[in-house]
Amino acid sequence: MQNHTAAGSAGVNAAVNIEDIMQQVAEHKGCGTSGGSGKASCGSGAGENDLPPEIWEKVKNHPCYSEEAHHHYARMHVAVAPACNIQCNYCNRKYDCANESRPGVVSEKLTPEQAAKKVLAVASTIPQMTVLGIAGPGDPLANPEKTFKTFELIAKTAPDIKLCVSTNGLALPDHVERLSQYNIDHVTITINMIDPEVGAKIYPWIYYNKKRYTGVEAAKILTDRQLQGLEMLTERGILSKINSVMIPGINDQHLVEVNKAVKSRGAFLHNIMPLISAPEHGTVFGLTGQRGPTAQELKALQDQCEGEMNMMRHCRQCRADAVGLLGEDRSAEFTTDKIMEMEVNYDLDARKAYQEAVEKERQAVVAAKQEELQTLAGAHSDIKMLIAVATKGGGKVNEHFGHATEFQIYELSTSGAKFVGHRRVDLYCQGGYGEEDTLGTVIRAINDCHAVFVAKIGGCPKNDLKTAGIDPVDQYAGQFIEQSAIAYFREYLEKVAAGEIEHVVKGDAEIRQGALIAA
Ligand code: CLF
Ligand code: SF4
Repeated sequence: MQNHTAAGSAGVNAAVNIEDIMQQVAEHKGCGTSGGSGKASCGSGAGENDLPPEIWEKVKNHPCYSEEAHHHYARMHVAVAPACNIQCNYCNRKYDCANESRPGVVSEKLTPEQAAKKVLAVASTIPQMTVLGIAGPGDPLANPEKTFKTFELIAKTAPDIKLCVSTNGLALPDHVERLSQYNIDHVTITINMIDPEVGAKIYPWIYYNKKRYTGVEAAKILTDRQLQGLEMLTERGILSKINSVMIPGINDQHLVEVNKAVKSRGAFLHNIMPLISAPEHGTVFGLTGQRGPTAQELKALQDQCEGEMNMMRHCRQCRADAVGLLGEDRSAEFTTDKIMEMEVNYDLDARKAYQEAVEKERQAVVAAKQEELQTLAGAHSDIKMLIAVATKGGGKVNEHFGHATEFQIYELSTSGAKFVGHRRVDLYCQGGYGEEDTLGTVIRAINDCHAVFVAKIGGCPKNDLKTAGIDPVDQYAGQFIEQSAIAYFREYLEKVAAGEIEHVVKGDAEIRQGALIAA
């Protein structure tokens, strides 16, 4: 019963030589559209021309493995895995796994059968939902029977959905074979250290082979198992993504070593995420006042590692029961009560047709960007700047300033517009009126940006943004983000060259911990 064929992944696990694939990836240097040359510009922003066809096939509609895809395709998680086999100092067990989900909301735990029903209900309602991930609320591989039973049910009933799993890696070597048999193409391992001395500051204990280990001994076992698991995945041609939580003063600079270690073992993508830490979470780090990184600190580390391998910058640290596009949360529409009453109409052809339309739109986004990029050809300037964009998805500037709960951040340079992150914010518009206190927090969250692109904005926030040195731009309402951003940047350079404006370097910004909890 284990020879399932999930469409899009059928057969791809067989006899893949990862060294060949890595070599092919390294030889692809066609990432000129997203800035600079060669590998450093690829990242999860790599497009169809940047990757070998078999890799592109695996990542093209996975919203986490492809930055481009995340504007168009959705994922969902089912919370079938409550137990965990380690303790992280950034986790409080009553919350979802902080490796793959933000703390603060307790999930409804599901049985595999309930999970399968939920997947069908979501797939029928959201045709662009292409990936099912199991990411907690504990560790999926510490709950192997529930995890694999769920995968088995989904592979049978919804064969076009990609299966994805996220783990702390302790139990991974015991399950790689089974993951391979189930055609699971995407595995995330959270690796925060390769030095057990560092690990002892992050993990107070692990539970392994029916025994509890603590301190450096525990961290040594964990790192050995994580790296062994990664090598085993690579040998089988399963794409692996490494999530690392950046903890200033504990593992921040050490993550450069982690990056090299995972790259040399064949990891496809590295996702360095900021620590989410506040006293109200009740975590060890929250209670000891361990801070998370600032926006500039996070970006600097991601930039430093990007020269080495593909970096993911669009992770939303989502919940273990998240549903929808990354950055939106539709889980409340699919509670157990609601899905049990829903009439499920899983129509594979309708899903295919919808996704073909999405692909056309996506190609239009890429073509528009390429065309606009031509206008920067030959431009020479060292100026780099960030802009914030209010978007509901589809790669367009299509959200009102007051309705945005996050802004996407793009870095503009003569190489083009490159997605470099996102910032969660509290909602400014509170049912018809703007909240002044909130505006201050929004400005602090995008304070490193020169401009904010919106579909619409009121006079009051406009003035406050201008005072803060952030240009409110609504002239690109409804248009493609990257095309608009490149056009804006070209005009900006022209104004600087004409002496109409002076380019100033902006300051740092806050990563909004409160917004992550409240949203
Ligand atoms: Fe889920 Fe993770 Fe699969 Fe994505 S999430 S199991 S790889 S389908 Fe994605 Fe969410 Fe970030 Fe995870 S945005 S927390 S990286
Ligand atoms: Fe919490 Fe996840 Fe760490 Fe387990 S692996 S302790 S669930 S953050």
